[in-house]
Amino acid sequence: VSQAGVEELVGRALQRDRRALARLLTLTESVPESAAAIDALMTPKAGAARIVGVTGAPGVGKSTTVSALLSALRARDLRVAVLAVDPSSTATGGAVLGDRIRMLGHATDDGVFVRSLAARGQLGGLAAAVPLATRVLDAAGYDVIVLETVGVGQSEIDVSSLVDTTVVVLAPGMGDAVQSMKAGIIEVGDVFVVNKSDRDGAATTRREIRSAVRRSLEHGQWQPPVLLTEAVRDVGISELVEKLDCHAEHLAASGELTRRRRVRVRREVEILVLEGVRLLMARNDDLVDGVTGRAVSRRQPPHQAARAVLDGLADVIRA
Ligand SMILES: Nc1nc2c(ncn2[C@@H]2O[C@H](COP(=O)(O)OP(=O)(O)O)[C@@H](O)[C@H]2O)c(=O)[nH]1
Ligand SMILES: [Mg+2]
Repeated sequence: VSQAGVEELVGRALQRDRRALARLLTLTESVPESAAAIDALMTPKAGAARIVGVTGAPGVGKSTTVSALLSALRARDLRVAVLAVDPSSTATGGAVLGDRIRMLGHATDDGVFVRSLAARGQLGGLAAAVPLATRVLDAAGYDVIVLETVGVGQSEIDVSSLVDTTVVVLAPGMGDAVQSMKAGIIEVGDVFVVNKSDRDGAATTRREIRSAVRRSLEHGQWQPPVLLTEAVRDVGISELVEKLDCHAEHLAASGELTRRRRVRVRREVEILVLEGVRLLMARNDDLVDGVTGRAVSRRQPPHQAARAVLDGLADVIRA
């Protein structure tokens, strides 16, 4: 796609054309040059959206919770975009969420945008794809961006490093709760949701999570709440929205929002730099091959060879 083509798509996406927006996201995932052009045009218009991550083990009810949340936010006239990431079963996870959204009648609502992100085959992987996708959605006028991913520890990306607020969803059952604590989920959660509160053991799980949260001292002034929900019937969802508001206020007032965003951008830049080096090496195979040859014949130790490759690539960049 030409620069003019990208500009035209950006113009349409800014006019709330969801097809153009979908096309832009596809380009950011698949064409590095387009990703840079889109970033340049969209990022100056981003910065207003709240980014909320929803994570937890498969089957706990993340997608159900997200669609209930979506309805609640739409009722407040907020525009909502959902990015669903499921490295284990992207197609299924996305489809389930997509079905729910259609069921709820959001498919024709231009204040709602839902997208599945494939886990593989992208420049810098998901850790690079997600930040740009959220900026594009932010610039396109979505007020809240929800990122649904499978649980910390199993996922190749740590959702908490990509969002402002992390919601951890659990379901009743001792094994589940203990499992989550092991996976380090307690440390990253800003809000905990024990979903399926219609099932036995919800109160017990809530107590366990509460005491685990109290034991973890990382949280400073923010005490992560532990809520009970039954997402299939919208029970507890208004409390969830309320807690998300409280956390947004806390982030802004404490300076934590700025800190989190700085860490996030730094990480993204690092990933892009490393990806850039990888690309340069692939495009300058002769250089890499020549240096490697000298290392193989022991005329140059590998550490020195690596340095020589970096010097050579620096010359290529400057040229
Ligand atoms: N009993 C009960 N089932 C639920 C509740 N929320 C979700 N489910 C069901 O749990 C299953 C998994 O839900 P889903 O949202 O796809 O989970 P995800 O894998 O975490 O996204 C589905 O069959 C849901 O209908 C709930 O509050 N109570
Ligand atoms: Mg799901």
